[in-house]
Formats: sequence, structure tokens, C-alpha cells
Amino acid sequence: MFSFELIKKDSRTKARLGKITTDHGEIQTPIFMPVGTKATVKTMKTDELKNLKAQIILGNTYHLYLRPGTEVIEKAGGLHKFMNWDRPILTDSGGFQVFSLANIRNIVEEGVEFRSHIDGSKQFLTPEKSMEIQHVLGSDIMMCFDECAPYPSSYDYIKNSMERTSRWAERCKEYHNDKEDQALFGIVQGGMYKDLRKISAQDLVSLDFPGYAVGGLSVGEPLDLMNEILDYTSDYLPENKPRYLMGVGTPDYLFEAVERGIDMADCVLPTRIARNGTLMTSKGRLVIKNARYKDDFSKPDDECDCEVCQNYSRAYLRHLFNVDEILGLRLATIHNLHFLIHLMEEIRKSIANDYFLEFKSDFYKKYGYNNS
Ligand code: PRF
Ligand code: ZN
Repeated sequence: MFSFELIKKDSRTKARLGKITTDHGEIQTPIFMPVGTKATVKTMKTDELKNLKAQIILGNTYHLYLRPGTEVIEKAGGLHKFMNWDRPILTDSGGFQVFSLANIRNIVEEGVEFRSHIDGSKQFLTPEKSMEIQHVLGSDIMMCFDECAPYPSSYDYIKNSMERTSRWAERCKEYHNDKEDQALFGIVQGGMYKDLRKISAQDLVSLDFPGYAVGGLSVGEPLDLMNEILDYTSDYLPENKPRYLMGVGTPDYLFEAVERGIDMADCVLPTRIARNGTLMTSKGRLVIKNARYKDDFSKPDDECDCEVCQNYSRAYLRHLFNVDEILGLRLATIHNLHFLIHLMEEIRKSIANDYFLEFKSDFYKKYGYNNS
């Protein structure tokens, strides 16, 4: 069971309000999805994620296939049971991770040969293999096996890679066979070339997936260029299906994406920067280790009502990071996740009540545009 309901369209932008229904519950969109690559959102217990009102989390085929391996997860009864998370899970296909992590790789029509970044062992991932692994994981939303080409890449490179991604999507769809309890999303590629984006979107839409991702963006290109390509691409995606921008998780990128019709986004950034002591706040990034916070007993973010900001000071957080205490990682993660989840909730409210653009400009004034 998977469905998407378009609840409202903003009158001045392409922003949308929607609801996704899965076997593991509903997801209000636009939504930010915390990343739990290795069957854990780093440092967080699942009840803590629920307290933060996380509605859906991500898992990664590539990592879970290498460790603990599909056999263990199959024995556990799937990823939900293995990690004790009973809300929706989306799994990425492994394509992107092979390209960003694996050591040696060779892309052929059949799939991708690579050596594990853990032990150097030789591996081969194909569209069919990715589907097989994601079936074992039992995620509510599965992703097609694609190639996310580097930026910048030549027109010819992107064209080849995009065409192969379309052929791979067809194989994914065929193997998946519309398995009822798991929805398979297509991924639009095509780099920064509009004509290729259009072909990619049309190829995938003709395969009739229950949802579509825009991949190959936020790969090092300037924000303005991402906006332009996203704006162009989203017009070729069906209105009545959810749209997912892969790998975006700074407040400014999220606002820009929502404004261009994106319903879902994920990124390791909020949790990753938390672990090196960077807090996302209403006034921009705050590097907690900075000496100026040594005896600053104010809240980490005076506008945040998360558990951390209610109970702990900047000076205390700085101290935890300075003496390498584990609690520092946990508190910073809780705050950053709350910050983004709360931000998306406020964005949904602003769309519902027709003040999305005003909310965005007020936020940027305080936060600083591009100061993510
Ligand atoms: N493809 C897949 N996963 C991804 C991406 C992609 O293009 C990106 C690009 N920002 C992030 N994660 N499969
Ligand atoms: Zn907070």
C-alpha cells in the first residue's frame, strides 16, 4: 500500500503540501528525512527519533549489503525489525554510494564492479541485485539503481550515463514487478544539461513509477545552477506523484527545493556536522568549540525549543566537545535534527496558510542566505 495525496499547491510558487501513505504510516510533505546509513541514525535511539517527530528515515543498500549483509537482515525479519524502527524507511539503491565510496570501479551495461571500501573485496552491483537487496531490507520506498555522474562532466559522458540510468530503471521496474508493499521510485539524471534532464524525466515517467527523485544535483554545482535545473526538471514530473531531491539538507537548499516543487529531501549534513560540533541555528551555523562560548551560559539557539536548548548551555556543549565526551555528539545531533524537522514543519504551515515566500525571506534575513 503506497499512495500520495496532493493536499495543496502554493499560489505563488511551485511549493506543495502533501501526504504519503505507507504500510508503516503517513508522511506529511514537504519532509526532511534523517539518514541512517548503517541501520542507525548515528548516536540516536529510535525512541529519540520518534520524540523528534522524525516521520521517515533513510537506509543504504551499499552499506547494509557489505555489513551486516542481507542474510542477517533477512533472519531479523527486515530492516524495520532489525533496527527497531516501525515508521517508514526509504533505502537508496547503492548506485550513489558505490560511486562516492568504493575504491576501484568499472561501469558496464550489466552493472558496477567495485572493491569494498571496508576490506577491498571484489563486488558487483546490478539493478537486479540492488532490487533483491532492497526487497530483503523491506523498505517502504526503494530507489532505482542509477549513476550519479560527477560535476562537472562532459555532455557526452552525461548523455551515456543518463541513457544507461534509464535502461537500468527499466530493469529495476521489471525485477521489482510492482511488489505491493514496497514502492519503487525512479531517479532523474542528466547533469546540468536541460535537454538531457527532459529526456531522463520523460523516460522515467513513461515507466510509471509511484514517485520520482531528482538525482545528480547538489554535487558541487553553484546553488543558482541547481535551482535552474531543478526548476526545469520538476515541470516534467507528474503532479500527483511525490518528488524527492536526493542529498540536500541545508536550510537554504531546502527552501529553494520546496519552492520548486520538491516534497522530500535527505542529507547526512545535519547529523555529520553535529558530530564535529557545528550547530544549525536560527541565526546561522554556530561552531560550538569556539573559545568565545567558554563561559556563555545562554541557550545554544535562543529560538529553539528542543530538549537540548531547554536544558543545556553553549558553555556546557563546548566543554563536552573539548573533552571528547560522547554526550556532546548526542546533544548536537538532537538539536540539529530538531532544527531541520521543525523547520520543515514550519514550512508546511506556511504553505497551508499562504505565507511560504514571506516565511522564506524572514528566515533568510536572520539566517543569512547561503550561510548554511
Ligand atoms: N543518486 C542516488 N543517490 C543519491 C544521489 C543520486 O544522484 C545524490 C545526488 N545528490 C545523493 N544521493 N541513488
Ligand atoms: Zn535546540
